[in-house]
Amino acid sequence: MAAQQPIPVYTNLADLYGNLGTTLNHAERWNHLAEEFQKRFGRKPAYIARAPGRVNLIGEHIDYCLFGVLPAAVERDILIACAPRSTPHPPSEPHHEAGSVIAENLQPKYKRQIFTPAPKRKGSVSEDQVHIEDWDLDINTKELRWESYVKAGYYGVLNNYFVGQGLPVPVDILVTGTVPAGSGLSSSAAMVVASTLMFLAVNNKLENNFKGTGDQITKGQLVEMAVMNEKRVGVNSGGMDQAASVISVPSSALYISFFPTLSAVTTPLPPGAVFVCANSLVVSDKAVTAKRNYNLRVVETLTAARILARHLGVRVGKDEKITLREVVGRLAGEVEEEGEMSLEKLKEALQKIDGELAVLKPSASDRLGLTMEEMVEMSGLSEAEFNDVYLSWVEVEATHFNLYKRARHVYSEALRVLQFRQVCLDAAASSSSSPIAVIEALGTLMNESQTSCRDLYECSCPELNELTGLAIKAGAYGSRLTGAGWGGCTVSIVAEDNVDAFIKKISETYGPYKGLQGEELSEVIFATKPSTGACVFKFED
Ligand code: NG1
Repeated sequence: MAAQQPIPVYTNLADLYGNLGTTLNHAERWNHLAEEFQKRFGRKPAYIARAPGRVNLIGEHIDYCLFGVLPAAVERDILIACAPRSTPHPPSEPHHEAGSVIAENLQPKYKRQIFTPAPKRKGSVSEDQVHIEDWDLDINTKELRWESYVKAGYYGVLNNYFVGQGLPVPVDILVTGTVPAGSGLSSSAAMVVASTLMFLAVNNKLENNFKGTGDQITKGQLVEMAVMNEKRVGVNSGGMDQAASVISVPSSALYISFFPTLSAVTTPLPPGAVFVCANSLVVSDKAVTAKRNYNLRVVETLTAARILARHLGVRVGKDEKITLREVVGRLAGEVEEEGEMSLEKLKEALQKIDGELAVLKPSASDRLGLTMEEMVEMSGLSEAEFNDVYLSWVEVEATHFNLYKRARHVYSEALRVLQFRQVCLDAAASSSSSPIAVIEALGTLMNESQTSCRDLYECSCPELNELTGLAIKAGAYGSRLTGAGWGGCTVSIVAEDNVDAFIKKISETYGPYKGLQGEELSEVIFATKPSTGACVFKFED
């Protein structure tokens, strides 16, 4: 199983990229990073950690409801070069303290940062004093700061490997990245995964002793750590991006399911289909808008799940945050200990549940949604219990809650993911299926997904609506927003022989692209090739 594999460590770029043509394209960037590191810090890097961004082909906003999704890693990635800094004894300056970090970024707008983790139980931090319970890194969640994602990755490493034993080394790091920030291609997860990997590698923790078990950390464990790490930045994300960034393999999409545990299997993509990403150039700052957008949706779907469970007579504990996935599972008699029910059974359950969702509608049809009071009452909990379970851990800002629309999106989108995957598997198994019919079928599902994101989940925006519309006019078979939405990128399915003409048409018709050419244009609209997952490059002495 892909999630059980160890993290690959390479000493040769050709092994990483698989063939020389691709290696040459990337080698320049890697060499430049290593040389720049040497210039700035006076020595060679010891490691470079790499984590790719991802494009989600279908399955939006359903990972935190524990439904399966279908992303693929893209070639664009984050690279972090690092080397331990030797500590004078006793440490004479703050940046020589245990675990202190000097972080630089090749992008000049991201300024040099110096930070040192503080043990929560203050006191002496010497190696033989093993009373450190927990570490603090003081992440600022109120504003977007590049180093927050570096700190987030560091958190998991400190709190899993340095509790009560040993001290992290001081380290210099240099970051570079080609995943555009706030574009829905998951630059944040790529940063957090690369940072987690880098701190593991530089502290010699990659190959041994995950959580004191003595075992080497697996890809699945790295995903879990990166998901927890990313929550430190203030977004209650599902696990899709981190899993795609860590586990992806070239040329396939990844069907990632989260229930009852994380699992990932590859899904072949049909030949002749190309996925083109186009950036709307509306920056979606997920962390800063979380209380009105992302985190609000998390709370809406969780509350919808409880109300639905209650209505359907599905068992749910008082303090439990049951998800929409668990509601259908329990309704269909799924036994968690036996693993996930068959996808056929899940499809049937999803088709059936649609008829039950009316219970989530507000009583007057002209109303925007449920008020907080109505929602609390329908949940069957007291106000204090409701606050404790659903609001004590997250900040949300809304006067009305659209549980009906959110649940309809989630269940229909979960079904579309299974249908999309089935079309891909059937096409791979049959030599007679017409390539265009396959692309059309996938495109239709992508279009339905966009309509649902726009009208039911309300996570699109005018520019994304315009761009998906232009994509269809330019010959795409399907087009949808990808990632959290409210800005960021679209993904369109285009026949291979039409890609260049498609990109040209979009560049002429989407207003914000007018006048862009060459590299500037390929920064904002580009065909993606499913790429390989995160890894570490080790420099040999
Ligand atoms: P983006 O905004 O593309 O990184 C976010 C979440 C995903 C998923 C999608 C919506 C993070 C790190 N990622 O993706 O888990 O919920 O939105 O499908 O928050």
